[in-house]
Order: sequence, then structure tokens, then C-alpha cells
Amino acid sequence: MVRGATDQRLDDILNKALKETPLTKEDLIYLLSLTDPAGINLVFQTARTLRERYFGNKVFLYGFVYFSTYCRNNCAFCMYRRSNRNFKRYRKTEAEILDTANRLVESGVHLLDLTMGEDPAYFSNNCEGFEKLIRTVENIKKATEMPLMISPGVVSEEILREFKKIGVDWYACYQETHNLDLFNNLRLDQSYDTRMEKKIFAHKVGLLIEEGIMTGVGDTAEDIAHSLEVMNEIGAEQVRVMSFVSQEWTPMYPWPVVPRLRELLIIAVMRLCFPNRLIPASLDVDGLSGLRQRLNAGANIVTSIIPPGAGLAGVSQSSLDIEEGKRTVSSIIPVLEECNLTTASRDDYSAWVTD
Ligand code: MD0
Ligand code: SF4
Repeated sequence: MVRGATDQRLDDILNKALKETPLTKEDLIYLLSLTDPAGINLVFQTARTLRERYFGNKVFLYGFVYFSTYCRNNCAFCMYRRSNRNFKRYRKTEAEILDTANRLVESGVHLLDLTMGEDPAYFSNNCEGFEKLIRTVENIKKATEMPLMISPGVVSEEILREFKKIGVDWYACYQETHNLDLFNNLRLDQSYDTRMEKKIFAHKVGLLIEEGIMTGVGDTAEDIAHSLEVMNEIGAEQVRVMSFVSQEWTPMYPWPVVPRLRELLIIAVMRLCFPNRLIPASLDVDGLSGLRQRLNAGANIVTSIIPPGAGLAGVSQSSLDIEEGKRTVSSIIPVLEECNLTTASRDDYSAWVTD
């Protein structure tokens, strides 16, 4: 690497980002291809500066309730795919979901993320089961008065409208990649366009949307840069990246491990592109021990907080740190402190959501 020359290019890009001038696709690819640790550290630093500009030292915390692990889909990367018969699935009752929600609220989270696989119990007979789910979500809203995110998979426009009506704030539905060939290899037999259209529709009816990508699945710097452009076009209020975790009993096991630095660099580049958006540090990839590096890369939410003792799972890491109680608000706080960060108040979060 020609140090002088490359550093100049990096400086120029970072200065542009600090001025919040949009970065070009070439800029993004340049950043995403960095390998020099000093250069990468500068990207992290710039990401933290931009985070501070909009969020100060405040971080938001998201409680995660994965209430049904049944799924009609067969995504190549996911252990919850319908063909996997090697683990026991669960579907929580309304009372169980409410109980978990209350525990999370008491522990101090800012939002509840209600997630499910595309559970046939809800999707079959023309989505009959959603009637019940919508009442459950409504009851959670009434009981907790918390901001809610729902991650139910690809649902009808009517259902999205219903969610909005009962006070759901966010619809999360990750594309995983915006490279069509890669999408077809990951989300087997699913429609790229339909998935995209649902997000856009959800946005239209007034839900905030989260878009997400997975890295380490054969994605190139160019693919990631393209994803960032799409995230920008659709105006996603929350954008995430998670490293692929190869899981037994899936077609993608075993899979060559890509260094975590890639996810961290993508988090930082996301922050440069979207300084005022929400960007998660998920506990669902490396558990508590991976939190500090994700925050230092510029993330400003901790997601996948799961209470122990409720028999609840994570998504890409089904059990890591959960029963040990390490995915809880009290275990996170010392890490925030080490990073000179602190938890935001509920009012801070509401102000952001309603802005
Ligand atoms: C997370 N496991 O936050 C969750 C999940 C779904 N909305 C979020 C991927 O890491
Ligand atoms: Fe189902 Fe979601 Fe897993 Fe795909 S990623 S198999 S839709 S739970």
C-alpha cells in the first residue's frame, strides 16, 4: 500500500463524511476495502464523532422477544428453517409474551422488538392467525405503553396497516443483501421484490422501517456499497449489519469464517453515511463480549437483550449468553461505561421516534 497517497484519499473521504457531504459509491468501496489497522481506526473515530454529533453519549436499548420459532421458509443461513428438525420449536402464549415484555420494561429497555419466524399458525388460512396476534400486540402496547417494533416476516398490506393502527412504531424486515443472485441463494424460494415492497409500503403507512444486511456470505465491498445506497433510497430509519454465524443443520454449515472486522467496518461506514440514524450493536452475534467493539465502531443501540429463565432464543445465536443473564441491561451498563457512553432516557427515545 502506498501510504502517503492512500492516506490522502482516506482523509478526503473522512472530511467529506464529517461535513456530511454524501459519499460516492467509489468512496464507500474504498472505505470497505481498507485493511490497514491505522486507517480503519480513523474510520471508527470518525464514526464516533458523527454519532456524538447527533446522539451525544446516549445509547438506546432494545428488548428482544422471539416469540415463535416456527417458520414456513427455508432460508439457507437460518437454523429455524422449516426443514431443520433437529431442535425443539416453541410458540409463546400471550401471557408468556406479556410477562417477558414486562420484565424487559422493568429492566429499562427503550423498545420491545417482537419477532417471529413466518409461523404457519399465523400465516395459514389466509393469515387468519394474525387476528389473534394483532390483539396480543395491542394488549402489549396497552399494558406497557412502550415503543414497539414488529419483525413478523413478509405480511399483507392490510396487516401492516393494522399494526400501525394499534400503535406499532417499527417494521423490521431485512433483505440480507441487495444482490439478487445472493438473495436467491440465501432466502430460497422467496421474492426479492415482494420483501422490498412490503418495507416501502410499511413506510408509506407511517411505520418506521429497519433494513438489514448480513455479511460473510460471499458479499463483496461493491455489494455492501450498493446496499448502503438502497438503504439511503428507501430512507430506513434504522440500518443494521450482522455477521453470518454458520449453524449446524443448515446447508451453509460449515462455512468459512470472515473476520469480524468486516462487520465493524460496515457499522462504521453506515455511521458515516447515516450519521443521525439508529445503528445496532447486536448481542446476537458475539454476545456480551462483542459489544464494546461494535459500540466503538459507531453503533448507538444495543439490540437482542433477552431475559434469562423464559426459554427464549436468539436468532443467529440461539442460546449464547442468554441463560447466563449476560444479555441483560445490568450486564450491558459496565460496557457502556467503558466506552464513555450511557443509557438514554425513555423521553430521549420517544423524542427520536416521534421526530
Ligand atoms: C437482534 N436477533 O437484534 C435480533 C434480530 C430482529 N428484528 C432482530 C436479528 O440481533
Ligand atoms: Fe424463517 Fe426468518 Fe429463519 Fe428465514 S431467517 S428461515 S424467514 S426464521
